Amino acid sequence: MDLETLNQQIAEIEADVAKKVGDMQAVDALRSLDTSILGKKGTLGSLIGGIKDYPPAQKGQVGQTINAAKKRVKAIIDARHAALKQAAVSADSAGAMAHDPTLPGDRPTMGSVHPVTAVQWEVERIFERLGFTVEAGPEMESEYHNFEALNIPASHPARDMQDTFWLTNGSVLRTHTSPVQHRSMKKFGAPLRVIAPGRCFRYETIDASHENTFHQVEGLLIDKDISIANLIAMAKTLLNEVMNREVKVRVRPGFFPFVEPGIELDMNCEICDGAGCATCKRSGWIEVLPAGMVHPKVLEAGGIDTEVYTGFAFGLGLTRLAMMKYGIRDIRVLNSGDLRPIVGRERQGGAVIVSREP
Ligand code: FA5
Repeated sequence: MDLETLNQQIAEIEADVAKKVGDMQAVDALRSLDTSILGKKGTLGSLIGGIKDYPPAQKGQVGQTINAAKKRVKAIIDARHAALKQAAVSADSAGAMAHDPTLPGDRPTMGSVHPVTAVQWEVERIFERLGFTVEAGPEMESEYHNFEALNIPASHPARDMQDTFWLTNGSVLRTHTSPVQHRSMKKFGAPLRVIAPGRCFRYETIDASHENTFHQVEGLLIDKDISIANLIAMAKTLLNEVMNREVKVRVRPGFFPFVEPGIELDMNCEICDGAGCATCKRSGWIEVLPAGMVHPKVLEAGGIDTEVYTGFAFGLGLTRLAMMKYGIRDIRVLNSGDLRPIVGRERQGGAVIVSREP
């Protein structure tokens, strides 16, 4: 091709590029255009291969003409590329501005403490006011602390009262918080005022009011001239304060080898207000606070002088108390890890029944 035809062809290519580039909105399309014009096999790029066919005197000029054309086309494509990028940045910030920064933001979903923890803290505060200290004991407990130190020797039928998870190392998952009684007597001696909240484990059938993992709060008061009247008065104060009103209770005899005499203190079922429901097994009452005067054998095992001191102990069913306080009909929800937001609260009898998002 002579020089004139070459120049004409280059002019047509440049005009075509300028037109196509003006219409292009996407960076990807620009890249393909770049290849199809400037690449080795592209309309301009391939002209380089034709230089060899020109007479030696013209080769230099042909090469310069083609390279100059390539630079101009490259400049057109690059300019469009830069313009598209700038447009994208502007669109982004226009989008950000569509958000009115003066509007209040979205509220983050707040967590809250577990109902059992909330009641535990409340119980701790009440007892701290009464001069009690808060102790903890191990959840994996020795057979001695869980049973023997509490006057329940190996052959004692009372061992069957609490179905036990035995561990292969001979220890147990504590069936109650009562082992902390012995540990506290050994640690502090008498006089003594201590509570011990904690998790307990029982190998038992689960239903609306029985879990295999639940919480109790042990209470132990040892001093001179302590009587069962002190115990009942303190238990009533505790329940009234947690429930924020006068709670109906009943006291009946109870048997536990580590107390003598023993009592069962039940509270009115707040779910059905005493009418009878699945939670209270149609009885209208919930067992929450078994207790009694500490058995002399338990005091002796703890190194307490039984000539000088007497004491009372109780094992508050903390999980059940939390159910009564928050109107939770079924104990199983407490260990279910259900974090769905509460969407409604409704008062039924004395209880507040919560409903959750489906
Ligand atoms: C005891 O565990 C005794 N250690 C309590 C005690 C302490 C008596 C000191 C005297 C002196 P009991 O097995 O009844 O007793 O359990 C105490 C409370 O824990 C019950 O009233 C109940 O509220 C709660 N509880 C017992 N088993 C379960 C369970 N499976 N699920 C939920 N709560 C339970």
